[in-house]
Amino acid sequence: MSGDLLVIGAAEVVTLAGGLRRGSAQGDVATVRGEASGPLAVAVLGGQVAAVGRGSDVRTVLEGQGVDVAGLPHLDAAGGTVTPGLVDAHTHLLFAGSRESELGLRQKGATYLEILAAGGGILSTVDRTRAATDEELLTHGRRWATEMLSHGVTTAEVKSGYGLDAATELRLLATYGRLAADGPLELVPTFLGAHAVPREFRDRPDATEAYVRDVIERQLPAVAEQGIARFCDVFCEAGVFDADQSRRVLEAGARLGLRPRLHADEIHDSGGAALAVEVGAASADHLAAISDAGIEALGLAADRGAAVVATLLPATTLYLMSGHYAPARRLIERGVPVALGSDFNPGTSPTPNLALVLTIACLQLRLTPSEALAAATINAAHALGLGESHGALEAGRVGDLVIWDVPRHELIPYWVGADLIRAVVKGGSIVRERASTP
Ligand code: IZC
Ligand code: ZN
Repeated sequence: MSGDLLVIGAAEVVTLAGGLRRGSAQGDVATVRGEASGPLAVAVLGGQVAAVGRGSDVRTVLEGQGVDVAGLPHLDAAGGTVTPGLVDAHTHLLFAGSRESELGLRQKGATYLEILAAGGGILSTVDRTRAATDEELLTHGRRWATEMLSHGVTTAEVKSGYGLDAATELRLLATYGRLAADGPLELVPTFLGAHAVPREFRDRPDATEAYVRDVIERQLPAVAEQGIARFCDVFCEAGVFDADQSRRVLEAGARLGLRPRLHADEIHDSGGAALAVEVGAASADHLAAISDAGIEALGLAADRGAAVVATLLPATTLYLMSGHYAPARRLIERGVPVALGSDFNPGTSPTPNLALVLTIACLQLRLTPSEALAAATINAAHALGLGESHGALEAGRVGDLVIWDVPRHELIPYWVGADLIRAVVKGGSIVRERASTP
């Protein structure tokens, strides 16, 4: 049956069983190592994880359920490491064009926000995206979704935000729907109408206010009516949308059934982290400029069981050359659950490679390999509202996994930028497999 698979021959299985990770448990990856017990196995039946552990134990469990083990499709991990499929908690997957010229401008000293204020940045991508056809957007989406999958990502959050008018925002979200229907990458769509103030509003004295009203009164109701987004997001940043404007958009979205998430304290502290707690956001993202009070607000929320996941995006900090990384260690010490995302977008993080982000997280955020892996699996799943069904290899969860050609998970971020992936499995189906062993 499709969705059935028996992975055998693993040296290590990183299960991430046991729910959201925070504090001293951020790096508790609940790993099973095969040294003493022999090769390990993972069984997926009907698209869901059925059993994990020593090969002989997994067979016994399956036989006890009346499963014809010999008849299952087998996949040999050949002494590699099995992890849950990676979950990318923050991407802007759909856009048109590219912005390589901004790298040169920033190398000469221009800042990201200066380029945006001068009508470039996000606005140049909006021009290109509005002019693109649905088929062009779909072709772009397929290319980069396939590339994300090849780096081990089986589920990704995907934002609109390069339309900035009702028609184009709806077109982007509808295109995500078509991409998701194609599979195999699973997509969680977010409406980001409040990404920037578009050109046609900029000449007005009340530009930002007028555009916020457009988002709340025209765009959000249309998005909600079509049921094509799960989350509502805002770029809360100095000179873009302030905390009060962000609150109004997020509350309006929540009233329409879209859960809040937030670009918070990326470049300046704008009170974004506290706002994320106030509105019950699933995730507060970036946080490179978070204040002490912001860390405390996230810590208190986690302590009272209403955690807002801190989704850190260190590839963006690297690409912006700011050198100012999010205080990941302080967040972990304060008990805030940390997730990772690629922030794939044409301006500040043109990388679809979440496995590389694990390495950057170790080098620049000082996460351990285990903490980084938890951040890109179970905690990222929580940041997307999928914390009970995705992000771990536990019986009953989705059968999404990656087989890496290394015998221990610590080697995944160690080999910088290497192609370590033997196979990617989505819902028990092999969706990428290396033709030959290295
Ligand atoms: O296109 O610049 N930060 N949004 C907020 C972005 C970066 C994407 C972009
Ligand atoms: Zn973003």
